[in-house]
Amino acid sequence: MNYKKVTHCRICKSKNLTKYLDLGNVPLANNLIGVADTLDIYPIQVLLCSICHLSQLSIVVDPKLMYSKYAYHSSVSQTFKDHCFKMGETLKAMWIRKEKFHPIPNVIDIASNDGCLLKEFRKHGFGVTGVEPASNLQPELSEYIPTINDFWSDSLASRFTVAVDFITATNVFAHVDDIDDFLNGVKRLLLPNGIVVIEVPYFPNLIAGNQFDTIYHEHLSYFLLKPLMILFKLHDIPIFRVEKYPIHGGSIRIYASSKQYEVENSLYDIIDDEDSNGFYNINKYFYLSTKIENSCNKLNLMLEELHLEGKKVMGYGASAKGISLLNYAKISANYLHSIVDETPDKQGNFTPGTNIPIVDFSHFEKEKPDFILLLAWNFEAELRRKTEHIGAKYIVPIPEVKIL
Ligand code: DWN
Repeated sequence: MNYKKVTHCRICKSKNLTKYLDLGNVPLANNLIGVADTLDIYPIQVLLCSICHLSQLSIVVDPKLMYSKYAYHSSVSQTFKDHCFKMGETLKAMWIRKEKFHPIPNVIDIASNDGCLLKEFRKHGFGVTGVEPASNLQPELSEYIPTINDFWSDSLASRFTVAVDFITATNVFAHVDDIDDFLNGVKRLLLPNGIVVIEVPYFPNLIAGNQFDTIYHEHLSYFLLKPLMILFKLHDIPIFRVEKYPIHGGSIRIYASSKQYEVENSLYDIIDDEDSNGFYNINKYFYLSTKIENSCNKLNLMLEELHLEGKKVMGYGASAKGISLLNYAKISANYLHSIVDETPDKQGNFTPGTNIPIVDFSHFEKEKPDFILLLAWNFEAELRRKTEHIGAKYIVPIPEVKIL
């Protein structure tokens, strides 16, 4: 078996887990396929811990299956690169105000992907090291970033010889099963005043924005601030600052350190908001199932109508969330001609479960679609800017399918 069942909460270890969502069995979103490949499917069910309120998937698929080779390259999005550049600026300013242990600030980026964040940080004068398990994601030699090809763990951390000012982890913490081991490694390697900076999609944004397509096997945890506060306190690296960012549909960036910096009041305001909006109560979640079913039906129906009218619809962005959405909404290759994605590693493959070809950008010009379905709706502005000249109408599937 390539997965294990979750028997207790990843944070507080309680066995009091209640299932509130079942999206059926789907393939792994980033494991793209060739025409003749067969593929495995795995359940997607979400559980709520009644003690610390962490929402989590009911299974953990073997990470080696998902991340030893990884189709997703973060550098394809200019929006994300700009976000990383600004993050580097913020951390550099924090470093300037801190006691210095090294002549320049140094950072380890966990799950550094193709070096996207570290390339931006280097522009601000950081000494950089990446840790990335996917062997196909080594940054190009021309932009060399020292990168260790491995999963982050406490045992890996023990092999480093120099402690660091910052450890960054953007869009990876929700993917990790053993978050205790992860944080033990972080704590081991931070300087006494070092700061770990973690960005995760913020669960209230998922709920408010009906972003159910971001629920898939890679995302094991769906974070509210309160369970994160509990976890980091347990590890004695309390969170002292939280910031909200619009990236990837709405994320929070948390700052934590063993130095016990003063905890900012805004954290308590966010927790009050979570509480008053009912996020610590299972009743908040039971309606999701029907809402998701309605959204999927609407999308399916709209694409069926366009198909019957003889319209050509192409997708833009073979994102993991897009591939999940196509599976949840059972969109067949009849309805979607192909999906353009500018990631070379994705082109020439097919979407798992729905068998839609993934092609390069020139296909927009060749095929002249009537409609473009924005499967990476989180980058709507960027995708529209690049395709305005095609003259197609846009379909945005999330939060509710609409034509622009
Ligand atoms: O947490 C995760 C997030 C952050 O990234 C992962 N589990 C996997 C991945 O999720 P995703 O694939 O849903 O992420 P994106 O960034 O929404 O994917 C966008 C896709 O669209 C990529 O395949 C790149 C492509 N793209 C493109 O071809 N041209 C994107 C942009 C902005 C473009 O201009």
